[in-house]
Amino acid sequence: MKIERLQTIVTCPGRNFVTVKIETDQGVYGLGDATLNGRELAVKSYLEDHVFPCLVGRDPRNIEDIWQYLYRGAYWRRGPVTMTAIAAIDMALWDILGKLAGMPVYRMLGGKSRQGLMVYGHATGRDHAEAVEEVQRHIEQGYKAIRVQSGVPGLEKVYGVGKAAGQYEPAQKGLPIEEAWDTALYLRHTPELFRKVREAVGFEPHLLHDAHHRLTPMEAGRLGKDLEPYRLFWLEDATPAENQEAFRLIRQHTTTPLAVGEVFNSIWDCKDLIQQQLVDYIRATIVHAGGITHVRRIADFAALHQVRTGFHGATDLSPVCMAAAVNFGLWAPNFGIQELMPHNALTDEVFPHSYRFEDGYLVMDDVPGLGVDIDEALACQYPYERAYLPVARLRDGSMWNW
Ligand code: CS2
Ligand code: MG
Repeated sequence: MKIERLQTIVTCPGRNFVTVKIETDQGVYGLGDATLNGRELAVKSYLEDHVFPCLVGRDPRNIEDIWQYLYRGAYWRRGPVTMTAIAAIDMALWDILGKLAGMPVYRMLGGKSRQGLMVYGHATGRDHAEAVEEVQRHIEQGYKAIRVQSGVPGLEKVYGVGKAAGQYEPAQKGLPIEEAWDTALYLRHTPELFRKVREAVGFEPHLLHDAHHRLTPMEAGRLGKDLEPYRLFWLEDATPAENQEAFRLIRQHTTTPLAVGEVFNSIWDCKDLIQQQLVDYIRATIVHAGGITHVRRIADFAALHQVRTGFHGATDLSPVCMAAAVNFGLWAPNFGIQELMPHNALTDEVFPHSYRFEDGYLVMDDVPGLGVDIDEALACQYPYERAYLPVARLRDGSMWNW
């Protein structure tokens, strides 16, 4: 069996997605998500100009060898563009293998460890009252776990809060929007947000919060301690994690569980965090961390150190990645939780898939491969539109972490 044709399909049904389609000489094809929010065309070029020519004629069933070839053969290893490109090829090859075997990918990995994946939704409010209402709306929809983000009095725009309740799409068309940030205001108001939420809904629902890289380690330690009475499921991206050692400082000051890793692209970004149990959940996701083949290594390493998975699942990860994540999460013995930011109806039409939300969980029917497809005729009606994630500056104008 040979790889006969490889292509990227770029579509923008409300936001940009890049998809890889690999076709074999026996008529079976596979799909992989290659979307890197705000840098989509870099991955498209990496694939088309540098990867695709090397893969034509290879046996698509040799997934590990192709992974090693693309990783070691690049010479310039790691990084979000490289590892997203490798991830897309890897997902598509697993999709092909499942179709050939007539099995869903989770069964190829080792079968079901659970019937469904507990997910967390996004409750966002421009103020605390709206955020509380959004939490209550998610509970009514059946969510068992809810991430809570709200506006901060005195700040015009902050990460995680859109122009109306519940809506939030970080990437905006045109050049990057600049947001002003003030840590002191955020630290003052965030514990109060969770006091109000717990007062309104009690301690049954799991509550999560994303600090989104904006704190120093000691500020994160302080926030984690201030949030302890509200028993968070996790505090995410408490501080930028290039310096994995920074998390030791946070750990020394709080028992609030920590999650990190949606911006990680290889095991080397999180080896120390996991080995020294400086975090509780690892968020490295299949589309940005080298695909199923590499994320399986991360998850297995994490399992040895009592760290669980908590994959990224924002709208800028396409239904192809989400389908791979559901297969992976059904298998992974140390699955923790899966983020679910539902895509819009048009995206779901472009990418028909077998996973679905049921009473707080993602479940899926047994479909060979990943259980997702792409309507190419529909996809090509929505051309790429350049869009960027915002940037943040402190009030004095210094660049900060968005
Ligand atoms: C966020 C994302 O989902 C999350 O936890 O961190 O909204 C993130 O900002 C975007 O995926 C970036 O593209
Ligand atoms: Mg996040």
